[in-house]
Amino acid sequence: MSRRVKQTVKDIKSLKVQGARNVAKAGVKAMMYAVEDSKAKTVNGIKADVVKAALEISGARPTEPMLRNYLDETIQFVASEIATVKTRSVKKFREMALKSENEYLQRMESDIKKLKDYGASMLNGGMTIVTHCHSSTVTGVIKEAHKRGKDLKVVACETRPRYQGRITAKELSRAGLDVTITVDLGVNKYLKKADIVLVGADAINSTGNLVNKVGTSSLARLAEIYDVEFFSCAETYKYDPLTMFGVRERIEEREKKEVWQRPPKKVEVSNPAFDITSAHHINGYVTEMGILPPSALPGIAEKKISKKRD
Ligand code: RUB
Repeated sequence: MSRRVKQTVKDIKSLKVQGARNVAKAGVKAMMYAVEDSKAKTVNGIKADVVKAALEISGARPTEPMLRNYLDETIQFVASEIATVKTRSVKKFREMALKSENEYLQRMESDIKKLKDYGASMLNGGMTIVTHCHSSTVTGVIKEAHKRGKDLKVVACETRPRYQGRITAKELSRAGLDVTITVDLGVNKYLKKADIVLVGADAINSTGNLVNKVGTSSLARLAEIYDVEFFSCAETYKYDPLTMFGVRERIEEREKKEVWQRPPKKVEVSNPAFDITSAHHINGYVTEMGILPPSALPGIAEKKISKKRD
């Protein structure tokens, strides 16, 4: 495997690249590296290198359907090339493969632009927003609303054990927003006065349930107690089509030492990266196709993803 592909896998595993969108984007770029760096002398040889790299990358973090959906499209592209043998020229194949990966990146950009527009429109000046972890989609929505002159306050949970809440706090305060960071359960105090909770999404399953950073489900339950609306900002590509066939989204269990370097021998350490928030606690998903109720998202996403696969 090429050095650049190996580096991408390493960066995704270590969280140097974090958040579902950034991971998916890095995955698509790594597909370009696989095409460019392949030493194969035949088209089939390059295709084999691309598929191998796609499998390696999709295994880097198991709870990332957006990444898998884009890698699946790459594999479909390669497979259709194998079936139809559209070209035997290595140079031509490289051009075609890079063009299709570029189109995925462009699609991601146009989807996020639409999503930010829907998200920013639903926020009003004077609102206090609570968020958790670091979601580039959520920070994108908030910054877009801020750019439109809306005066917003943000409360970010620090997000143990890797403190991604600090990335959120840094990014938003640099953009000129009023930001408070709190230890995760300290958010209770702020939720009472908050107007809305916005979180990201790693995966959405066939019943509209949300898989996101561990702690999200407690936040959703608290929001319900205080009657605060709870939305997830997520492109429809976060939907996992396999869940329609009864496959359960796998929750990544990360290394124990992230929680405690040297725990006492008899203490069991648990470090799930994500948890599941029931659709019942979610007012809606802010997507590139508008603001969708959890019950509508799976059908709409399924259609979009399967159309691209054909
Ligand atoms: C990040 C996380 C984010 C989602 C959405 O977890 O849970 O809320 O990935 O992010 P981790 P985005 O830090 O473990 O990757 O909106 O950027 O796709």
